[in-house]
Amino acid sequence: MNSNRRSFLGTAGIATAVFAASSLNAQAVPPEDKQSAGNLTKHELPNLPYSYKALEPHIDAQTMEIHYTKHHKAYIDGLNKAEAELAKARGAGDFSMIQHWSKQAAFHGGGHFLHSLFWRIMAPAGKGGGGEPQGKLAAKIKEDFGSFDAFKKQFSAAAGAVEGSGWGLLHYRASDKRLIIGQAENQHKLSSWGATPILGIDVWEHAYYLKYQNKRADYITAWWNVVNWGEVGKNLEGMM
Ligand code: MN3
Repeated sequence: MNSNRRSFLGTAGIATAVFAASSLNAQAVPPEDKQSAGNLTKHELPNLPYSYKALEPHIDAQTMEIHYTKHHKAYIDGLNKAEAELAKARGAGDFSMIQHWSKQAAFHGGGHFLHSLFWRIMAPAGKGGGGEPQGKLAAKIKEDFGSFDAFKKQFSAAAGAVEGSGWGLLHYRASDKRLIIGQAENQHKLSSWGATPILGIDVWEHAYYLKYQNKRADYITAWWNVVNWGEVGKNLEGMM
């Protein structure tokens, strides 16, 4: 990386204050090498809106720190790498590795998107986290699931039953303007086209194993205490 480019990256603005489900911490940058075709996006770790210990006792500080600085960071590095390799392939007209890098881009891109959402839709218990949704979100949940209780039970069951590593997700589906609950395996499989996540719980073991070991259901029960319904409501209202 030459010094001009380093200085460009260092001074470029980062992160919007308000998270929209469709926006990530990213900026377009010119490719570093002449072989690449088209601009690249430099994906970056978003700011964590609270300290590592802020979600205790429900999510412990060590898990938060490792999850954010190691796991999420690795997805960002993986996505940047995959997109750079795809640009190089275009430049060289060599698509012999297209399947590999396309899969890498989907896996790491899914990881970056969902973790960026995950941090944002949590807050310390009693200080923005926990309780029940209010306003339009509360009304929409009642309309689409019958009651908050019925929604919560379906969501917990879906998250608990994810096979292997993955996510429980609440999506807004624009085509019929309703909320649906889904699962994701890994970071991206089982996605439903046209549905955008507004709430999600990471049920990979790395999200809970240090504190809860194999007891995923206990982690899910505790997690409701740190859901930031105000932020979930903003994600919904941004799309309605
Ligand atoms: Mn994770």
